Amino acid sequence: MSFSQDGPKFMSSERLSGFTEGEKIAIFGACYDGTTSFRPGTRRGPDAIRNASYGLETYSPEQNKELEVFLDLGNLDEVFGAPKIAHENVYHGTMEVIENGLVPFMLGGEHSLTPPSVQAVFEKHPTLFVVQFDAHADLRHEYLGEKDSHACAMRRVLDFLAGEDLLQVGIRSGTQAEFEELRSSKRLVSPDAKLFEKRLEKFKGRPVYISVDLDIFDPAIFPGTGTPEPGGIFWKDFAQLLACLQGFEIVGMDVMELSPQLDLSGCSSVLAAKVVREMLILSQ
Ligand SMILES: [Mn+2]
Repeated sequence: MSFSQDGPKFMSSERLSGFTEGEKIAIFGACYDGTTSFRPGTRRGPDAIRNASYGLETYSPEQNKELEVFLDLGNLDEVFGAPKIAHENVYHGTMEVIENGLVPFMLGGEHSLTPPSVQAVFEKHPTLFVVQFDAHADLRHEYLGEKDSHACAMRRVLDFLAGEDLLQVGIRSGTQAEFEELRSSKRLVSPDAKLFEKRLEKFKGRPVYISVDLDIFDPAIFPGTGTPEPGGIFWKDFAQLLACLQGFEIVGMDVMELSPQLDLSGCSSVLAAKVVREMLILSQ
């Protein structure tokens, strides 16, 4: 496993050759989509986000803050086929970032890469709680014979994280069994800022990992993803939900499932880049 230094870098981040002093957050890309069941292509997500970031300002009107300097490590080595090696790379890459005193911020790639990233962060921060923004429950025990499928992402997180330490926001697709579990476990949160803020009260003072599956957005504004699901949120909803996490110590993040070639307008990549910018500013 190694980070490549080639290719475009996110926004105003300097082209840096490795870990340096002064930054708090380190971005890295994870270009893997090997378990994608419907429409592949998220392996091209990280660089599409970086390219789209050049069209964005570094100032967020919503947060009234300017983007500060951060590190962009490039992408993890690209692997193909079974997920085992890709997941190991993500785990070790995340751990390397943490051990250098930085907050890991992964750009996907498919959502199956989230569990190894969360696991590395959890080992460092055992009082961690996780917020998943997603259209899908991702609670299958296995999918098409693969327990590390992107349809099982949150099930794999629950292999090590206690159920009450996960909030699943915006879920609108899953099996009946998944929804029965979501409802009875009280992990399901409507994508409504007031409700979300209330649910966050009991987590005050604890470190958080934020995982964004971009298919939480409505396909009307975000068609560039493998499993689009009608009935999603819009930009303002997301900005308001994100604002609820102000004041929390953010110790890990990811933005997953952009599949740029499925959106000929390129606007999905722009939305993804804006999500990344807002999360960077929130956590800096
Ligand atoms: Mn999803």
